[in-house]
Amino acid sequence: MTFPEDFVFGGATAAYQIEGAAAADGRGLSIWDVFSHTPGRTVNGDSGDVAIDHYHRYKDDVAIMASLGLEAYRFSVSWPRIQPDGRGRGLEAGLDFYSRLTDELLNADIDPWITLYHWDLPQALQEAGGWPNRDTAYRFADYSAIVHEHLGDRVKHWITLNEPFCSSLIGHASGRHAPGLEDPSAALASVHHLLLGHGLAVDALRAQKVENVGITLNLYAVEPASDDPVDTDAARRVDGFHNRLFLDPVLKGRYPQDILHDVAEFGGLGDVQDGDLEIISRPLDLLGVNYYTRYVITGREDHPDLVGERTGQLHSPYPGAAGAREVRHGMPLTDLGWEIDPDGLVDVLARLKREYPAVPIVITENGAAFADPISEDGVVHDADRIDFVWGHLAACERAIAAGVPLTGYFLWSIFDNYEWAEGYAKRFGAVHVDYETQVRTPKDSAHWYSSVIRTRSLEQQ
Ligand code: PNW
Repeated sequence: MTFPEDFVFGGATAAYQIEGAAAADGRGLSIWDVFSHTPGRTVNGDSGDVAIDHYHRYKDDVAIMASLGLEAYRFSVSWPRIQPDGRGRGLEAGLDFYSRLTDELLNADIDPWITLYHWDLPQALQEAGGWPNRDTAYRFADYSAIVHEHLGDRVKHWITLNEPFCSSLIGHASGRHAPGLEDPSAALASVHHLLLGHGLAVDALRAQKVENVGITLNLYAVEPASDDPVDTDAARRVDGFHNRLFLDPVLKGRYPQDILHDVAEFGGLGDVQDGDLEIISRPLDLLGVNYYTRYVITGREDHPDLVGERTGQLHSPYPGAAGAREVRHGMPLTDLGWEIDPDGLVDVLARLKREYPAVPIVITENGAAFADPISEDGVVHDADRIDFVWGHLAACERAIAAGVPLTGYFLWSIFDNYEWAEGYAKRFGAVHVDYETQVRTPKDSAHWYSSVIRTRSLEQQ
């Protein structure tokens, strides 16, 4: 099978993970600057201060992407480069950087896709209450309007939020991401305000005649470890938190009743006002899906195959999901300990087609962390990454054949980068980056992906 002519093959990154230049040109602090500089929060105390210095090397990076034949590039805009304090006029230097990057991409025939929020909230807004404060949603819409005003003439694809699950629940309930809180009520209020911010931003962009706007959610295939009600109920909660709590309001205009019931003891989703869900469920042009793994869930504490505290994936800190645990289901693992399960992607896409109103779907992230040693002669033989991407692209083909309106795939990530709380130890890139010298070296997977794009097929010569 070959991929449809208009299927988009791209690559993705996020501002704080690649840009570095944290103090350049008037950039303000974000919650990730503060979090990563707080002792004990990230592996080795790593921060995005320098990262892969993309802010200064963006021309070289675009040239590498062009040489690989990438059709589209999804990057995020750093809010504190545009509004150092999270409010007021847009800063010229910050807007100019993204404008130059956009032009460079267009000259290289690469379609720019912008994510407006990939987790770097201006610290000043955090000090005013952050996402648990309703006002942050309005600040996000203002910021979104400023960015679109400057780039909307050239950038045609817009994603409001990346993975509101992570910003709300990992940031405010399990505390493994910035701002590092362990406060169930704050986490739940931030879910609602992030989604409200999404809807308000959609309105702001529509007012400027945006053509393609959507949201990116990290979705998982979730299933119970057995038919025992203890397991099925635990799986229902995990599915509720990871999938339905975001899909239902955005695509159906309501929160899932069972989850509202489960979180009532924490004050529900906080201050949900009349009309909010109408704003949150504005029609979209695309749904971005980030897919990494399948969760098999038990409610038993003594299940023999418990995963334990694997990286960032503990479910029990999420309000209403206490007692839900993950079990191994025998698949190979990435370096982050995430089980590799491409069939789970088919399941997620089939479920979207079955249960949610038809909206074009784009895989906005999929990829894997592996150790990726570079050899003396400067090559990286990352056969495991090729297998991973091959398996997931084959899953995309199966979903398309089954009638899922899937229109694109963005590899996470094009470049090795700062993996949040995991620091630089985990490598997701198709292009290796030496963090001492900043030398970029395309891995085997980059060359392989390039030929998939060229031939629009997984049949390799
Ligand atoms: C996504 N977790 O993040 C992000 O969108 C990327 O910025 C990130 O680099 C990529 O996936 C790989 O991790 C996640 O701990 C980070 O559950 C952590 C988790 C989930 C998603």
